[in-house]
Amino acid sequence: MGIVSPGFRGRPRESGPELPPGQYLTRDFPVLSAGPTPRVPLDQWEFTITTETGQAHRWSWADLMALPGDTPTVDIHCVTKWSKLGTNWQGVPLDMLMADVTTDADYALVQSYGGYTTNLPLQDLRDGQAWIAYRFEGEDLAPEHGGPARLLVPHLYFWKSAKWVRGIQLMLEDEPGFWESAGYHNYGDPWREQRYQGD
Ligand SMILES: Nc1nc2c(c(=O)[nH]1)N[C@H]1C(S)=C(S)[C@@H](COP(=O)(O)O)O[C@H]1N2
Ligand SMILES: [Mo]
Repeated sequence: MGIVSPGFRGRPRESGPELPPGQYLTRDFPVLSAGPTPRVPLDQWEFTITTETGQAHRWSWADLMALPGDTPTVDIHCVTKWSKLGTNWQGVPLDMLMADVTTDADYALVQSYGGYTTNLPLQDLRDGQAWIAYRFEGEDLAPEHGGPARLLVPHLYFWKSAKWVRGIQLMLEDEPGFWESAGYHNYGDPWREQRYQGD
């Protein structure tokens, strides 16, 4: 027999049109955290969007749960080169949380319990591109993966998907977050392989 394409044996795809350049597929779900896992009791949990004028919009855990959740199926791409395709989440679209927020801001700094931050254009949180996610593959989001809730913004490298999310500061001027200050790309589009500053 001649050459058999890997796909014919039903093996996991190792590269293909679904994978951004330089990425490989993984079936596990690696944990990547820059520090210890913060534990926030649900009755103390809060999520706050603060505008450039200082106006704060707050949601308790009960408020978040009362909103209709979406169930996006998305591919995720870590800058350390692993990707997972077709992951299933449940979360509230940022569009819903932004609906009553009046702002002229073009930038967002996402803030986590524990101190992690990451920045992105506000536009990238809109139009069905981002969620506050609290379930993964039918289970409550595990603490090590960002539970009770994390940002999910899968069209950018996964470091932008802040775990243990606590708020978003809207800003007129861009401000680099944790990895962005440490030499990672300011925007982080996996399809343009924007891993580091200058890519
Ligand atoms: N708060 C917080 N969020 C974070 C991180 C972190 O260290 N702290 N790491 C980021 C990075 S680099 C990646 S790849 C993903 C990893 O998510 P996972 O641990 O669920 O795989 O979370 C991102 N969000
Ligand atoms: Mo990462």
